[in-house]
Amino acid sequence: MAKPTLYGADYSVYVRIARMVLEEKSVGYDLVPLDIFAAEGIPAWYLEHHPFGRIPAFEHDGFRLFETGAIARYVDEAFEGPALQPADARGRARMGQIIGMLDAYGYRAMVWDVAVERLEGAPPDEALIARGLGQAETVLKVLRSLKAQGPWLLGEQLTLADLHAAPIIAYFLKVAEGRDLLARFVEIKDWYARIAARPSFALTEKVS
Ligand SMILES: N[C@@H](CCC(=O)N[C@@H](CS)C(=O)NCC(=O)O)C(=O)O
Repeated sequence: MAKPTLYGADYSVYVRIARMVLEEKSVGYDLVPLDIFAAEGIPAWYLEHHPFGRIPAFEHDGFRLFETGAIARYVDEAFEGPALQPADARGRARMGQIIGMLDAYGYRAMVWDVAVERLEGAPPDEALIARGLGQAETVLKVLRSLKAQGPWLLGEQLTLADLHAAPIIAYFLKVAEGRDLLARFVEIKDWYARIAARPSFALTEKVS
């Protein structure tokens, strides 16, 4: 099987999601560095891979994809290794719901409005951070209510939902407000400690 290529940067939450999936499947891949925030802008050739100029983009044997959810499902289905999606309709639906919620309501609030704003805002916009924390709290409440019994979000099986959530929450925990909020959600805090102990998490940590 040809080795896939992932385009992106190690600081990116979404690139990390795709990389964690590749690691969990033990799929070797080439990471082509692509800094979307580079002063010189996004190279024109990259827009052929991702017309919206986001990362990651993915290529396998001439097959190109963007959108992390699609990349993750393709990697799970096209390669050998442990299945990362439930076999039953309800489990798959729940997984899709969690991933969709994180994309629609979690990522911007937790990563940009709280963590990036607190770390890089000059000065930080406190109203934006407060709104982001409010939304983050709702995301964590929903995650707690949807989490099945067992070590992972869907129960006994590690799935794409865990691998989607971990990098977003990891970024949120860079700031004290994120850590304080997570501490109020014991089941999700325990789940996070479990996913953060996976080799796929350490292997995809940004090297600074
Ligand atoms: N819907 C996209 C989101 C990807 C995304 O937003 N990536 C961020 C990096 S974590 C990015 O490229 N941001 C650049 C920008 O917002 O201009 C996916 O699922 O892959």
